[in-house]
Amino acid sequence: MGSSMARACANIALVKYWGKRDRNLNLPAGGSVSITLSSLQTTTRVTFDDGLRRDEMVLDGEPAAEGVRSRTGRFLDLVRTAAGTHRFALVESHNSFPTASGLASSASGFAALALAACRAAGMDPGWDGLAQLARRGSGSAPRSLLGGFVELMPGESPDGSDCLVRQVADPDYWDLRLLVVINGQSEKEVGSTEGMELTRLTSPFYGEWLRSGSADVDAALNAIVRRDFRSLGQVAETSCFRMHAVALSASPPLLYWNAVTVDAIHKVRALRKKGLEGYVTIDAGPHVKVLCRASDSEDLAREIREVPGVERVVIERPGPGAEVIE
Ligand code: 2P0
Repeated sequence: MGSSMARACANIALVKYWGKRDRNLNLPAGGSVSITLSSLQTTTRVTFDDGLRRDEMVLDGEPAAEGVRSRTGRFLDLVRTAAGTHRFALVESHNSFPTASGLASSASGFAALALAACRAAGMDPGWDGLAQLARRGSGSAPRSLLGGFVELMPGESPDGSDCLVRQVADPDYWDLRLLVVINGQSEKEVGSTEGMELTRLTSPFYGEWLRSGSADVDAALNAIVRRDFRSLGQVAETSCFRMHAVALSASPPLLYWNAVTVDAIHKVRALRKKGLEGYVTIDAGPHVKVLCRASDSEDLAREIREVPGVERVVIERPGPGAEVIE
């Protein structure tokens, strides 16, 4: 038993996951396709310690909120069961971006935590085993284990053993960029897990959302194989707007956007008409992400920074998979 530190980058889904087929095992109802980012990352150290009476967590230098600490503790229970230990752990985690604001902090967080905790407990479950574990923490976390372009396959088996991730293409395969348009650091009102369940239980369109998703996965994979930027951008926008449409059709409705989100969408569409080609995607928060070619990224970022309310635009490239750093 010891200590280990791991790092994982956030990922942004181009084809979205929104809905679970099994809540206890946290199995997604549909597939998703993502890009792992390069600099929005979580670094986490896990230290198992005989002297602790419960799991402790420090997030960005402060004691974590009780909800975050206990969610982390429940995740560590899975690791303890697999490793056959009862020791509690100190978890020290740092995000290079605002936590819980729709910037996929839970994905990089649980990918780094799964890797560091397994290593600290002396286990090596392999990448498939790590994906199974990371998913129990957060449905999008398995995607952050791998670099570049990644597919998460939902599988069909009730035990989730066929819910796996695979790398579609490595980070150097295609010179694309994702602009992350940050427009506020407030925490979202309804978390993804709760939002997905509300959507599943109350939206009359939930079945249609799931039915259309597998064609979007195929179209995105096809576009990546052909390096067809326009097709990938179009399917990413389709998937994003359908996800938000089904969320908005829940009762009560889930609206993750603010006014700046909408202004940024309009800006990207106007720029596209002028030949500066970007495509938006938005997660369970107000930030817009823009998929573009590397050659257009600086010009697009400069234009989008002019939208009132936009605080920062970070230019991200396809990044590496998770790794142990100590
Ligand atoms: C995605 N999101 O595919 C979608 C799009 C947000 C919007 O996966 O409930 O925090 O822990 O599995 O992983 C965010 O969901 O949710 C997410 P849980 P998670 O990226």
